[in-house]
Amino acid sequence: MTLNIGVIGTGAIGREHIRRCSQVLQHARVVALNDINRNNCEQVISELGLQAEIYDNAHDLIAAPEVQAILVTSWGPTHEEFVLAAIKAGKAVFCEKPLAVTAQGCMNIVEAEIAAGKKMVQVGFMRPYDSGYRALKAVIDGGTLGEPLMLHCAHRNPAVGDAYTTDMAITDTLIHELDVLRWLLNDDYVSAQVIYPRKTRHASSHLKDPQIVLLETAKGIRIDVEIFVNCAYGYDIQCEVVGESGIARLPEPMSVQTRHAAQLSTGILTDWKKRFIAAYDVELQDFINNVLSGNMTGPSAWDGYAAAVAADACVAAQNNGDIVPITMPPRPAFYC
Ligand code: INS
Repeated sequence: MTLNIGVIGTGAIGREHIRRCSQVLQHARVVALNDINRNNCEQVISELGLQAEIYDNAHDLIAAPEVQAILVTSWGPTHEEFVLAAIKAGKAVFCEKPLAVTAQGCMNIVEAEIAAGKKMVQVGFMRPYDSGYRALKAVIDGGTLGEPLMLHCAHRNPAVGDAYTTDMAITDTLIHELDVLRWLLNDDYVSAQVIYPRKTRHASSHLKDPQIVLLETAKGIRIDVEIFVNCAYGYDIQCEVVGESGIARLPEPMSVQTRHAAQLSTGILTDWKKRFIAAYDVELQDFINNVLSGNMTGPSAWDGYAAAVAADACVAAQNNGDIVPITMPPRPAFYC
């Protein structure tokens, strides 16, 4: 069985997913493309040798009879509209983060999916598919460390462009921790606070970098996340879980150790796409398999909503310096 996929948005991550679906993954074929710039579609088709139709209008692509499932990898503010249209057309949809740019937008999607009566949405949160995070979760769930009490995390990018703004430290960067830590701890957040340490001279004048986000969960776990997007030395994701009787750390990505010229060294990655390349493969294969088997199990619209609610509180905390409460309505039975 092969799933015919239509892709909306052929920018960086869109191209990566098209390459994956056409060259790496099984049971999928990209049959339709849409982008605000038609040339981008033509380029992708010729680069990857695809047999795909170009649609100038995303809604025509969603409605096209040959398209069975949709990948939304366009600009964030367009996601809600296209995901809602896919649900209306009864087609499964994989949407890159963010599911919508506001919590209300995510809630609109949750409500539409519940009204449609079947799960159709998977959000592109790939970290729960990373083998390192899975191994860490297995250790926590195994119980040998006792209950988790504290998490010390870091999310460091080597550098960001001038267009990266202070709130993007939350909506673009921390959003991954907001998703994966809920999953890791099987918990929800109840409050957030943001602290600004001394600023690095590598950050542009308008950007506050680094930042420390302090989160508290319903079970009382305290989490600190350092976000440092001009750390200069590499792409580095850290997560240390302090439990009642021991500590567990996210494994480092595999890297050959060398001894040379009186130095013992291992490399550090610099590109986030490479750091999670395997996780991206597994998440999309999971989407394809789940659509074909009719049982969606990946990060849901509810997970997209939960991350958006927490992100809104973190952005408020950035602006007012307060400890901001995070209030989630009870999880609907549909998502249990
Ligand atoms: C990227 C991406 C990366 C994250 C970056 C963000 O869009 O989501 O995983 O580390 O900070 O800008």
